[in-house]
Amino acid sequence: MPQRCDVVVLLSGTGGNLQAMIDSLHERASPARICAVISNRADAFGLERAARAGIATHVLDHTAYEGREAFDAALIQAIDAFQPALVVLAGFMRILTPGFVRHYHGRLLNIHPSLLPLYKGLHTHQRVLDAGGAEHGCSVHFVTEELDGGPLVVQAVVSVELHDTPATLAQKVHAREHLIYPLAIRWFAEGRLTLDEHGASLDGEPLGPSGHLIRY
Ligand code: NHR
Ligand code: GAR
Repeated sequence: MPQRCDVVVLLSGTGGNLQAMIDSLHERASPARICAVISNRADAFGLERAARAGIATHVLDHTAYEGREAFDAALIQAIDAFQPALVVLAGFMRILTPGFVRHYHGRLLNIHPSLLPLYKGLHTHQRVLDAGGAEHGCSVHFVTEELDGGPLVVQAVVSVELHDTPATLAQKVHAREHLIYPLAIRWFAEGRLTLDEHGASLDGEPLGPSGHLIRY
């Protein structure tokens, strides 16, 4: 087994993705281990999930800082205290400064609820329905300075049905998120997923513009 890969998870809310990581990665065979969960909101349910699993938690309230630079500097300090090999955003709702993103270049992942590059930003399920899109999904990508624009690692596609609402779409997309995020983290922890100037690669092969595509 490769060397252990310590992971810090950043979140702001429910932590469904965190739970999927705990369930999928915290077994003896996995090289990835979540060493800490950091939230910008003290009331995030994800903190409770972490505590239940015996994972260290930390709250950094962004409203207590004067501006994004100061918050991100404190966030870097809190994260680096755990010396993680990988940092993952799991429903983390604060835009990160270029300095933060550069500090974790090549070891910072996000999951976004759309088939990027479609529907960057917020309220993606509503926007797909408004546009009459036939397909929707989620994407894991390396985080760069370009919001929701970093190199893609893996995407899962779901079809949009006539009766779908933002809530039913969210439910379908979440179920896929809980499969592809642990998968991507496992690839990284095994040393198979890398980022270089040409983009993301898996086992040394470029993943291409849409990453690894999965249709469930
Ligand atoms: N930071 C950078 N530099 N690059 C990315 O790709 C990032 C990022 C920070 C977060 C997650 C992202 C998503 O998957 C993410 C990707 C929050 C906002 C946002 O507008 C946008 C995108 C994402 C996360 N946040 C508001 C802000 O002012 C606050 C919204 C709120 O608190 O509800 O930071 O969608
Ligand atoms: C997920 O759908 C994730 O893709 C999305 O928030 C949800 C978090 O759910 N992320 C963003 O929208 C980032 N802006 P969770 O807390 O249950 O993992």
